Amino acid sequence: MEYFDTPKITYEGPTSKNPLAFKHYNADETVDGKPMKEHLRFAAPYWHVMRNVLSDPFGAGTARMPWDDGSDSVENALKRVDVFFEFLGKMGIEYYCWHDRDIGPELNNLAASNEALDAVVEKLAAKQAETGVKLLWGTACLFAHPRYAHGAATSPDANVYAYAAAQVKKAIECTHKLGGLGYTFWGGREGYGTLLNTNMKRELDHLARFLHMAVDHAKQIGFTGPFYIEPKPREPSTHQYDSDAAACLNFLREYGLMDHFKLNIETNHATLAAHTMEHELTVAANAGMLGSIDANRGDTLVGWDTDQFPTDIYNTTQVMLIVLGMGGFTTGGLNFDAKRRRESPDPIDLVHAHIGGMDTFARGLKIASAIRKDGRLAEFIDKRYSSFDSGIGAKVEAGTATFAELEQHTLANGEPELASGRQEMLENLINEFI
Ligand code: XLS
Ligand code: NI
Ligand code: NI
Repeated sequence: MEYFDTPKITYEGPTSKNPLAFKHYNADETVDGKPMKEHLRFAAPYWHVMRNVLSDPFGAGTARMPWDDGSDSVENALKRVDVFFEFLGKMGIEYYCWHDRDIGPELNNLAASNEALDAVVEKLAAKQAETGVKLLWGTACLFAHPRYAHGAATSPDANVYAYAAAQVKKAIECTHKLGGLGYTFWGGREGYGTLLNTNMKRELDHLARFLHMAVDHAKQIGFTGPFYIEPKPREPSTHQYDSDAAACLNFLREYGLMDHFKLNIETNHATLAAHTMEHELTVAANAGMLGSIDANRGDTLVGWDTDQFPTDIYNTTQVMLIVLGMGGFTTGGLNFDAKRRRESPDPIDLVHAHIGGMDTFARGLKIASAIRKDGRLAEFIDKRYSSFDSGIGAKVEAGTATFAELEQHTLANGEPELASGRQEMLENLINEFI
């Protein structure tokens, strides 16, 4: 039985009018000496593809999932695995991501939930072996169950903290069993609703201890990671401790966790933090900490995490400029942490959505590669800082200049000339390629 009413999606080129074909994503075509699929490393999230019923705060789900009987049975969970792999196969997507509770049901107690999880993991392992699909990362859902209302690793209740630890222990073990390339922490409830009832210092200390215990456990079982932290400023909580890339880096440095973690940057979370995606990626990449990307987008007219599919070529170009600039992904990839709209309930809408995301990134990749080959952009930036290449500027960079010398320099040289940043010219230059 097949549920996605299409043959395997293939590349038909930019002139094709077939909505069920790639116009730009050609998996094996090389860009800068590497196949597109290896540059882009697309992943599909189990939660949005298989479990998102497309409800919103004002109404019930609309998604048509004829394969799903809506129950918490292991049988139903196993059935979803077949459907998910049909989807991955038809899309030519070679990586995926999950939360423990997406793949296995949360049952009455931890032992029962773990047992169900084991059964699904066994099937996922078989499907991965059969298809060559790989797990990009696993994670634990520490935000949906009511027990986590006050947080998980930052809960004021040590019993809740322990439950969360047990869940993460198991999720890391399952990730390892499936040969997962990474493991993500997204702190949905790790923050606060109000500071009136919150001891921020204790909560952050507890969170750091939690992550250190995760590192220790990974070592014990031979999982070599990396761990990712995924920043997001708010929603569901008022303030989340991992609010943006800079806050995460500060936290990881303060608590001695830099060696074991990287960041997983999500477009819609960047914009919720009032940053651009390029800003967040640049902050992470500059610290050598850009691990992976949750590739989606927000809506400028709607103020929440709408998790839409990327369709903006300008944005994917900027993302790929940074990814190419750091030499590409190692363990990470582009996970479409995106869902189709509530008004798009059909299984085939999932196919259209992913075709769009993949084509948009394929164009971003090609355009970014062309901009880099052209070289004018990089050359402009180099020139803009060239006064630091010699003379007093070079002394500053070498750390040998003093305030007294800089004063001398200024007294001798007088007023510096105001140079143009040529923003408009550079914007035109980018549009030449788009
Ligand atoms: C939610 C997050 C979540 C993480 C994984 O906003 O993006 O989906 O990626 O827990
Ligand atoms: Ni995400
Ligand atoms: Ni999100």
